[in-house]
Amino acid sequence: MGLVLNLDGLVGPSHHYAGLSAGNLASTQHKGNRSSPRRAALQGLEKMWFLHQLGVPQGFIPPQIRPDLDLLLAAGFTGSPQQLIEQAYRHAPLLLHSCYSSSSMWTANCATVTASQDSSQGKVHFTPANLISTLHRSREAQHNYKQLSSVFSDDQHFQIHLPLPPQAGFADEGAANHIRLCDPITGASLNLFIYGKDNKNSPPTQRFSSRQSLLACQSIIRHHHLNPKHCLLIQQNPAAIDQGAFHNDVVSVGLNNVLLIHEHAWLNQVHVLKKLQHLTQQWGHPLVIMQIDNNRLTLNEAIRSYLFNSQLVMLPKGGMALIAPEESRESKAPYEVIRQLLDAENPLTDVHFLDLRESMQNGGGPACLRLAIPLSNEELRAVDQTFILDESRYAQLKSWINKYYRDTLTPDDLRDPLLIGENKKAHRALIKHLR
Ligand code: SUG
Repeated sequence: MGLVLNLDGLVGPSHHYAGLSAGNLASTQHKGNRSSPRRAALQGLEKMWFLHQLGVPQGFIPPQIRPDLDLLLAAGFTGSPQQLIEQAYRHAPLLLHSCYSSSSMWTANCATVTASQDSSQGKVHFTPANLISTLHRSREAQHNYKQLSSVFSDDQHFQIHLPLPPQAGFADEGAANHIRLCDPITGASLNLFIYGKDNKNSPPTQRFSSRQSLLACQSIIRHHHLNPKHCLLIQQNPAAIDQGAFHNDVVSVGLNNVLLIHEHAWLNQVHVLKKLQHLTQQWGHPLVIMQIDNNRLTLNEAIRSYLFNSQLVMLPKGGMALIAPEESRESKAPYEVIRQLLDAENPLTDVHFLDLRESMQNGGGPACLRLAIPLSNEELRAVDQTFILDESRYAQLKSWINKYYRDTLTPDDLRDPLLIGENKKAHRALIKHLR
C-alpha cells in the first residue's frame, strides 16, 4: 500500500495579518491585527512533530525569503532596501504587505501532485501552482518550482513541470482543489479536480471571484499523463465560494476510500456523488462518503470552524485519524459532527485537535499547511532527506524559531528597517543548518 508524505511549509518570520485575500473571510476579519510570527511557526512545527510521532511521514520546506524587494523594484521604486520599504510604506502599502507576506506556509497551494501509479509515465508529477488570483501569492510560484525541483530532484521518480501560464484563464491554486481517492486493496484510483470557473458556462459567483480554472485542471491532467477516465472534473458550488469557501479544501477532504464533504460543497452534488459511487463500485474497499448535511452543520459554521480543512491521515496501527483545528472543538455543531463521525461505522478511528490559531486567522487550517504527496517506499527514499522531519531536525528548527523570530508583529512594524536584516539573518542561519 502507498503512503502519503505531508510536506508542510514552515511559517516565515514576517507572518502578519494584512487582509490580502478577498473571499477568505478570516484574512479579511483579522486585517491589521497583531500577529505572533514565533507562535505561528511553533504551532506549525508542533503539528509536524505531532504527525511524525503518530508515525506519519512528515517533511517541511523553508519559508520563502522576504521581503521580496524585486516586487518593489518592479513597481518602479528605487534606492536601498530601506528606501524601497519606506517608499512602499508611504505610497503602496498593499505592495509592502505583499512583499513581506509569509503565505508560502500554505503548501496545499504550492502545487498539484499526482501519484506515479496514476500516470502512464510511472512518475510522481508536480505542477507548481501559478497562484495568479492574488498578487502576494503569485510571487510564490517561481520559487516553489525551484524548491520542489530541489527536494524531488531524482528524475527517475519525479517530474516537476513549470507553473501554468500566469493568466486568468489558467488560474491555478494547487492541491487545495484536488483529491485523490483510491482503493487501498487494488490501488485503483480516481483523481478529483475541483474548479470554480470554466470561463464560459459556469453559473457566476455574486460576491467573491473563484480562484481555480477548469483549464488549469484539464492542463494538469494532460501534463501528468493521467487517464481521463480516472479523473473527474467537478465544479465548486458558487454559493459556497460566495460564503467564503475560496478553496475546495475548506468544504471537503478525502483520503484513500474516504470522502468527508459538506452538502453544499459542489454544484450538482447529488449527481456527482452518484457518479463517484458508480466509478468506484468495483473497488475492494467501497467508497465511504461522509456527507454532512446543512441542517447538521450550516455552510457558515463549516467555514468558521474549518472542520473540513482537517487532515485525514492513515495510522500505522490501522484506521484513520482526523487532525482537526481546535476551533472545531470549540463550537457545538462541528464538535457534535465529529463525535458522531467517530461513533459511526467508518474508517475514522481517532481525532486530534490542534492549536493553529495564528495560521487559522489568515484562513489556513491543518490541511492548508501541508502538501499531501502519495509515494511508494522507494519514492520516499528518493526524496532529499534534508527536508524530512526527525527528532534532531525538530529540535534544531524549534531553537532556530525561538532565536530568530519576533514575538509580535503589527502591519506597521513592516516599516522597521531592522526587520530586513533580521529576516536575512534568520534565512542564512536556516540554510546553514540544512547544509
Ligand atoms: O490564499 N491566506 C491564504 C490562505 C490559504 C489557505 N489554503 C488553503 N485553503 N489550502 C489565501 O487566501 C492571507 C494573507 C493575508 O491576508 O495577510 C492569505 O494569503
